[in-house]
Amino acid sequence: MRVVLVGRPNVGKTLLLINFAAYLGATEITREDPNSARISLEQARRECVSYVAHKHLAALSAGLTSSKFPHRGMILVDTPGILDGVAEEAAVRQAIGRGLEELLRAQAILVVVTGELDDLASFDDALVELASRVAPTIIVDNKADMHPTNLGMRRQHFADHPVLPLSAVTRRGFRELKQRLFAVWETEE
Ligand SMILES: Nc1nc2c(ncn2[C@@H]2O[C@H](COP(=O)(O)OP(=O)(O)OP(=O)(O)O)[C@@H](O)[C@H]2O)c(=O)[nH]1
Ligand SMILES: [Mg+2]
Repeated sequence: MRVVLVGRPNVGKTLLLINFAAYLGATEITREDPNSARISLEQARRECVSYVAHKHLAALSAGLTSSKFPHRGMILVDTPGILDGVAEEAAVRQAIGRGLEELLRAQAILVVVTGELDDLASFDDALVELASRVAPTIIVDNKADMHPTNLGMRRQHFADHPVLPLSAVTRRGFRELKQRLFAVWETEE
């Protein structure tokens, strides 16, 4: 099952991928640069997470297995932050294009949002709308350690999808995210 993380720049997709993969037992990350290198989680955190948007454009993924589903793998796939507009740099435009292709191939989608950037929330709506046409979609309200989440309002807003408050840093919400994803994994053909 391909689980694709999408969202605006800087919402914490990459750190979530790395720390959640670690939580599920992964010990390395694949980085699709010309060498398609396997790197440690620590190196991935050091080199691929940044508060500077689009600093790291190479695709990252983490392969996972579970004794519950021995014949079915799960792969978590990171994508570059999607912009509400056209990126100036060609490399960023191409990377976003590859990210959107990943989104279209997903079997489950995590739309990562954060309460820090509420002024752009209508773009989150557009992403959720697109994602939900492709695959089961879970909304991850990241950076819950930094902003108080008005969960009632969020859940009312995204009424058709589960909304999970979570922190990629403190790992709050990982257990519930795992339960939700495993429920999708279970029903996957
Ligand atoms: N406090 C806090 N900081 C976070 C959390 N998740 C990510 N960050 C920080 O937010 C910044 C952006 O994180 P990234 O994981 O690089 O964000 P991204 O969504 O992958 O960004 P792009 O790849 O540019 O789209 C980094 O400085 C992270 O350390 C979180 O849950 N809590
Ligand atoms: Mg990233």
